[in-house]
Amino acid sequence: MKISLVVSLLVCTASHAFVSQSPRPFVRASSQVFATVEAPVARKTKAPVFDEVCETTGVTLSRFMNEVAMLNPELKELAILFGAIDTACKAITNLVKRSQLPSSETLGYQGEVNVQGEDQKKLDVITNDLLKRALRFTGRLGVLASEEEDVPVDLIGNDKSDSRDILIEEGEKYVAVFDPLDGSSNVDAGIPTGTIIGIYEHDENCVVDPDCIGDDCSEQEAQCLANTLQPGTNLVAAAYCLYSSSTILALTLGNGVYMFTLDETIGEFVLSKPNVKIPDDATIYSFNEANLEMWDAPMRKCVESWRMGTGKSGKTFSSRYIGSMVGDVHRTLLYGGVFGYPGDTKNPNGKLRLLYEGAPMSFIMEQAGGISTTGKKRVMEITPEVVHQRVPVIMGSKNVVQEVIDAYAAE
Ligand code: FDP
Repeated sequence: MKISLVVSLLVCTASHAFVSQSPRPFVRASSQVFATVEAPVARKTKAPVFDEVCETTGVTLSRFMNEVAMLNPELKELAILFGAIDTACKAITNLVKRSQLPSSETLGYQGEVNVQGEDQKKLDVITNDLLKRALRFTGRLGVLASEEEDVPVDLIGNDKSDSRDILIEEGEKYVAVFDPLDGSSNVDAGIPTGTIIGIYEHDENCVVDPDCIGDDCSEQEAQCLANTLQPGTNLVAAAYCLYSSSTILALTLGNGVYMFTLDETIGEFVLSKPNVKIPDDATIYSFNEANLEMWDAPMRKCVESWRMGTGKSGKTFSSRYIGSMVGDVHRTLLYGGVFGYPGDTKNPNGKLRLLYEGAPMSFIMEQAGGISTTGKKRVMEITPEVVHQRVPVIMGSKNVVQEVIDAYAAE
């Protein structure tokens, strides 16, 4: 039984199902302007072309990353980080799925309030720890910042007690920023949630003393921890995992967007949507419309015109809002339309966090051919001043989001 399974996993057939439509190099997100949202054109490295697909397994995430690393040896270390993300997303899938069982120890609140004044759920804390450990034990991480950590955490200098467990320390280091369980206020109602991750390059010369906390840090140490405060244009990779009827892992390495679906029968993420492109036009808007009266005039005007069918397309829009960013953005990527959380009179910068929500999701959106703006500025170009900084976000189909940019420009 075991032997035949192994054999069938090895039998692959030729197929063009996953041939990447327009292979492009994996490069950093450039500082593009709104008019040109296409991926950067410099061809330094190669994208894998899957002309052979294993019938039993399809193209797994690990095979995808192995091929990326073979074609682009400089991305080898990044592939190792994605191995950890793969494992963490599978583990979080199980936690989310089991969290509503009466016997579950992950049910309910932790009894703590995070630095942003939000009640932390037990799941927020557990998933944060899980992701942190998974990434850390790759030995490829220098600093991380998370929604659930008050300040950036240095992983090379700190946690010395555990350093014996880090097997590989040499090689390139990265900075990871993440929201381990976005939309967690929905989890008790069985509504989709997600993990959002952004990866930046790390300054190799950064070493932070384990005792460095706040004012005890030297200027140089503080600067190393501030390595997390980079604009989205510096991202080398971004990903989200959507925990819903299926678990979907979507990623970009600066060369288009690839979506993988978790096949639970084999426990692997399998490439299900290569080179995802968001439709340029669509008639869905996704906002918390209860805040409409508090938005500024251009935003209000756009949503009202879509509702009335008096926008540029002349079509009447439908509304879809889950209230869980990963779910709303995922649907927007596939069906088109616009998702947003604008600023309002109560919260001028809206609700979403720039570093681990706005920037990574904008990178993915732009790599799928969409646009992401505050209304006045490209989200990817904003450098965070503090870790938990908020940012207004309006992202989605090119022609729809352009209406918002035009409305602000006409102000
Ligand atoms: P949550 O508070 O449940 O974590 O940024 C957090 C977020 O969810 C987003 O996922 C979601 O898009 C937004 O808040 C929903 O906010 P509203 O409840 O104000 O609509």
